[in-house]
Amino acid sequence: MRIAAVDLGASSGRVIVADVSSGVITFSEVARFPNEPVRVGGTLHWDVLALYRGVLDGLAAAGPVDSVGIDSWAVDYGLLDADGVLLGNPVHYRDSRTDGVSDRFSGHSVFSGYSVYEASGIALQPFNTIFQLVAAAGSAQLAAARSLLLIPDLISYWLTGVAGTEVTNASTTGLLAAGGKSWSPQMLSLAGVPESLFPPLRAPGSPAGVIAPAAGAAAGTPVTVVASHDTASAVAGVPGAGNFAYISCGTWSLVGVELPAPVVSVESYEAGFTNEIGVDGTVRYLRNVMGLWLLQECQRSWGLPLEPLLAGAASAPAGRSVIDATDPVFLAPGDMPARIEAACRSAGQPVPSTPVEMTRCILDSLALAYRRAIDDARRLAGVSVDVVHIVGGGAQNELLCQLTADACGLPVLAGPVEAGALGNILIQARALGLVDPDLSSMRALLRETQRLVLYEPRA
Ligand code: LFR
Repeated sequence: MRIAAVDLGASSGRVIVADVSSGVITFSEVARFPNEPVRVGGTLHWDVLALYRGVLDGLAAAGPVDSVGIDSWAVDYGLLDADGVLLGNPVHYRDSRTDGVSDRFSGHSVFSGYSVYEASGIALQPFNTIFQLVAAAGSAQLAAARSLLLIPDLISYWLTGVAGTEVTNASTTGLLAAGGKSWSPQMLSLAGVPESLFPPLRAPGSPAGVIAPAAGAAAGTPVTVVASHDTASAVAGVPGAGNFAYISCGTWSLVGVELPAPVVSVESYEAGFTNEIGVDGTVRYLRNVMGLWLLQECQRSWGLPLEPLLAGAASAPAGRSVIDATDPVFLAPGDMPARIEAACRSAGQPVPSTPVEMTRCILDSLALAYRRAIDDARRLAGVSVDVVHIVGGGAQNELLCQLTADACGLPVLAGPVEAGALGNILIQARALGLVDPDLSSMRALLRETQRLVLYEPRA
């Protein structure tokens, strides 16, 4: 059967078509379209209609398929009025409107930072939907809103006319009770929104409606709810077994372990670990590390391609300067080289003086941040880790994979690069009855069918 995965990323969207039958998965990208944020009146927005057009064109290019599933980055949303019409373009999670909002809760009389964490299980990151809603409080748009749809749910609603709230992505709002079974009344009251703003929760694998005639060529195709948070799909697509940690490495690096239940201890709160919901009720216990965004933003400033930078960095001196790759100072778009220089300077470290040196500094810093996150995850969750899986675009970065193995003192298995799309596809394949339904069998299928590269730690 033919399955289409729509995967919307921070810089581009793609439509991937897969054939899944008797233990074989073949797939290819049939469409890719840019995702270019637009600043309007000082606020950074997603151009969500351009994305929707890309999805429609991509589905037309895909030809007839048996099911479509949609995933994207988390936390961002569109607000709809009483007629179901979008009220303005969604705001980008890297916009500055949430600056300082989450800090207000550290000294809050009712909602301390820890009480927010304990209720939701979600680390207090500035861009969480809950803080975006606090930042939007009092706006005419929020007052007029009758429903809130996260980005993949919005695209799905436009395609099918059916509104729902997919649970893995809903967990990133910070508005679900820890464990992800229901909305948290306290967190909704903190955000100042009623539960009725959210269409019914739905789980990966359930039907999401049928594409309407207005959507053109793809009309009549069933849409299946997938793990619509891209990281949830990517972690479902980790070919792991036994005691493994994962790094979902793209614009962000999401580093952690999979658990059966959330960990909401004070230590875990202080260490910045989040408990996002994964497929089949699993918990993605992880820390957000800035990821390849650091390098992508530098490249945007320099106007330089990746390959020569990586080739140079491989022979540059190791560990000369390292920055904290989890520091929110690197979150916003803008002059990244200047921010990295400032971080090195204030830590009393040598300031990288060439793009190659800065590339090395970024990769060393990421590897160190991965090691810290994995060590903290083991300690805080009381689990062992024998192997680290790197999935996503970063799995292609040989230097980063080797530095990670070295820093962690553990073998790294890199791949698949397309773990997110594969996770999306496998959830649909399962709903269609094409694969063995348990998560470990789906992962075994990936181990058998996908190319993985082993990096052993060097002394
Ligand atoms: C990765 C990701 C992360 C989330 C960040 C913001 O694409 O979805 O998991 O923390 O983007 O949505």
